[in-house]
Amino acid sequence: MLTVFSTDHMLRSPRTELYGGELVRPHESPERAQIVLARIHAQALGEVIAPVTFGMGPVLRVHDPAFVEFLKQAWSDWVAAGNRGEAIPDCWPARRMAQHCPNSIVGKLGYYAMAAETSISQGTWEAARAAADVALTAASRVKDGAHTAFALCRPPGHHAARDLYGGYCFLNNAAIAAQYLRDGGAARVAILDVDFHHGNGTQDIFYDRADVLYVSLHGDPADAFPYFSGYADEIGTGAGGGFTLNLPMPPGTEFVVWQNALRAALARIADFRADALVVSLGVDTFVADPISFFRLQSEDFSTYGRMIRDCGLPTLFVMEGGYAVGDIGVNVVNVLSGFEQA
Ligand code: SP5
Ligand code: ZN
Repeated sequence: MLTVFSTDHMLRSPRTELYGGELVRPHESPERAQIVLARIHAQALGEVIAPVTFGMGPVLRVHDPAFVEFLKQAWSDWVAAGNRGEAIPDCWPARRMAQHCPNSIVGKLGYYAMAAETSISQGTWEAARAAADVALTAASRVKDGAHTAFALCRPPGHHAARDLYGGYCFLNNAAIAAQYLRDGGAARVAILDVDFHHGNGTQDIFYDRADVLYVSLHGDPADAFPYFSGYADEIGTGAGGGFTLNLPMPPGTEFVVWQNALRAALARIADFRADALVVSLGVDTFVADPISFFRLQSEDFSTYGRMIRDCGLPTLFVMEGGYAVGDIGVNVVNVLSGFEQA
């Protein structure tokens, strides 16, 4: 399997994550991508190439222009305002408040953030832009006839909505790739999100559309981040009614249960008759993940890679979460190898 990877991911290296009332070393770290890359080489998964630059055209098919401008400028505006730490919001447009974008950088952070754990730091924009190029380059191979490709994106993307960042995400790499495949001629694209967390951003971007199916397996938002998205009664709206499928599961969920949810997800995708499949591949479902509560073992990732392969669809894998860094390489490559094995 071809992998697309950019060393520019290392430009995303914040010092802080707001966690348990403290500023801790971020779970979403540069070593994550390096460990996955090392495992790809160790297992001889296939060629690794650098991305092509696509520019903002395909990004703006999915994201709001003012939001993109905000991401570009946020760090320099924050520093220019005299702040000494990393950029974190401290005030939000909550219920019954005005939904206006303020001039102040602190106000803008609250306006565009869906969570506060994600500090904006120097280089964040450059890394996010490179991650979108990684996803687009891998998508272009699938568009041109490759059966599969792996976008080793960092930072991840599935919590980023049209005009929201957070959950370690800035640009929605999987959504940008899915829209690119649509624009390249695929009439129907399915997104299967196997990250532990609900992909609120991806769901939101395609919520009113019947041409992109979003199916997610995740920790029940009653108990897990992002708390305010991913309930089973969220099924899409308007023309998109029935084209979102959420399969939340409780704390302690084991692979036997998760696998049945995956069977239901794959049945819905088959019924949709997709032309291409985008997999938001987070491996934070692993039993030892430090911020999640599912109980998958490393061999289970191989098993579900084979199950996804059995759909028979051209498939783009896009890296999302996974924070048990010692095991992230094995778990990711197990999915990809499981997909490739006959
Ligand atoms: C891409 C991705 O996986 N983003 C995840 C963002 C999660 N951010 C909030 C984490 C808060 C976790 N709190 C868990 C408490 C465990 N004791
Ligand atoms: Zn996650």
